[in-house]
Amino acid sequence: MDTDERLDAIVVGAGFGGLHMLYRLRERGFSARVLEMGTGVGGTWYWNRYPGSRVDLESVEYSYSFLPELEQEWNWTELMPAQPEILAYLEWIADRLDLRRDIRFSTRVVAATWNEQTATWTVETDAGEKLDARFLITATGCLSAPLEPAIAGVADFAGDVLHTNRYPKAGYDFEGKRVAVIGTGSSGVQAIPVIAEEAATLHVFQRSAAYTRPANNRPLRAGEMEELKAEYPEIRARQRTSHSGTLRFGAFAVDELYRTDRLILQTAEEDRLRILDDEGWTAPGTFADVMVDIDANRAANELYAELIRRTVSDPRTAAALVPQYPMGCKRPIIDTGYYETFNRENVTLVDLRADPLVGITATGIETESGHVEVDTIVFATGFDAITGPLDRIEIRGRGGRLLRDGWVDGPHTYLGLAVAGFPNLFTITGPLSPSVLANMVMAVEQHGDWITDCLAHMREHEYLTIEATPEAEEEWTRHTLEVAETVPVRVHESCGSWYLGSNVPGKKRVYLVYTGGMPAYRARCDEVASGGYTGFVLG
Ligand code: N01
Repeated sequence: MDTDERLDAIVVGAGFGGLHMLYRLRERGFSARVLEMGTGVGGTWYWNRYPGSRVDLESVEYSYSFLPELEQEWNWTELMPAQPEILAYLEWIADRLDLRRDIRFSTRVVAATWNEQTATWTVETDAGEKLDARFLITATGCLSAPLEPAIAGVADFAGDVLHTNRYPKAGYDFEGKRVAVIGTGSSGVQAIPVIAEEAATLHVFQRSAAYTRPANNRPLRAGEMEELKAEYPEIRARQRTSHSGTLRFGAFAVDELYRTDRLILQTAEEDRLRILDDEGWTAPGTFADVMVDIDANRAANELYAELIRRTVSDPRTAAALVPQYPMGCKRPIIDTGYYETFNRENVTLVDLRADPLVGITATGIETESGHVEVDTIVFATGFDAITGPLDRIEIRGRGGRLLRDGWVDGPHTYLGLAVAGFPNLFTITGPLSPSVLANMVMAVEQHGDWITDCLAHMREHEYLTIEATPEAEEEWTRHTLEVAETVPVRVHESCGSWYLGSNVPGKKRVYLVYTGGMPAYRARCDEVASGGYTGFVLG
């Protein structure tokens, strides 16, 4: 099928990033089309509809700041809202800003090819349709490429199979069902307590235990939203100066959570326990040496184990729930009643470290010690993070070079926004940008604003192309890896995380995110722009 449209920009994805990008492009007079594989807007919040799905930041921070009137019109009902409320917010945004007319739903982008002659991108959809645009902007998110669990016999199971990251729109009735959940990352930890309340029995198959602590979520009190609305300007200003663009995590002030003056290795055992009594679940992570010294980290893990023992009645289950990798290596999780769930009569923990998974049969799950019959398996097995969403599209730049081929040894990017050899391609929250280590809404706004300013600069100066230089790309890639090394537990040999790509067989172990914080990152991006886009060639 022939090319049917010419546009300034094609944006891939209609989540937080794509919606903001579309608004900004239109506002500055650029023609744009968003291609979205879902039937509606929402991105992460469209796909991850599993029971218990909820944001871990406070709603007033995890929401758009780019139009202050939106903040004043929308009312949140909880401190950390659940998926339906966030999806409703994004649907409201799409309607309120009249975005849907430029979004094509049920359209998956399978390929994008740079044409040297026309200096345009040709984007191909799963329907075989082709669209041309000067710029290709990916707003595909960091956690949107589902990871298929490589478990023997997975296709043989005759019962119901659910995936947290592609959860059915119609929901699922667990009532009376014998259920297995495989995976205890953020998704599993959120889903398990809710499923346990409905299911007849629940077996939790855990390969790695989670570090998780109570979210302390609550409904907003009467009048609280009005107070928050009055505070928005101050909240936004403070967010911009915060390392992660986040003031509060799990109902706790981030500044207080991560203290700098207390060292666990210089705290006597009885004092550590006293701190635990006083401060509870937040205590182990607040010592300044925990993220930088592996012995300190082990001591914090021991305190954490003590908290689990105090919560979970069965000693064997409590011991199995203690993580065996450094605290801070994986994404910190907050939960609602996770450990308490293991005190329920209908819930059983299967520790795959002690009793490895053999495979899935027609009727259930087999481990070395036996077979568990179930009606339903819920896979909460995660994503090919950060690079996966881009690798799954055939993106071909100069000379027909495939993007993912250049990333076999880890991604190379300039600012996580651009790639040498791929002119006029911008990657919102791309590899080696702050993305998931920042408030994602703030991160997509910062990228979307930077990209729009760049396009306006090009229009003003009549440039047709912009491309990162290999030197700038190499410098940024090296810098990002050096900054990541400054937090040793994140890259420690005993740490395997999706930040490092270690959850994907064969994926190069490289830290995929810029860890230097949003203020430093924003300053660098601004400096690049004000210097006339240093590190880029404009032509
Ligand atoms: O995925 P995960 P997720 N056999 O990769 C296990 C965000 N998020 O969807 O660790 C058995 O964290 C795997 O075990 P292991 C957040 O950034 C946020 O839960 O590889 N088990 C692990 O336990 C989060 O970090 C929220 O040993 C297998 C689990 O599956 C990110 O999304 C909510 C297995 C996967 O955990 C991803 O979270 C939800 C196998 N073959 C998600 N394969 C909020 O709170 C994998 N596992 C905002």
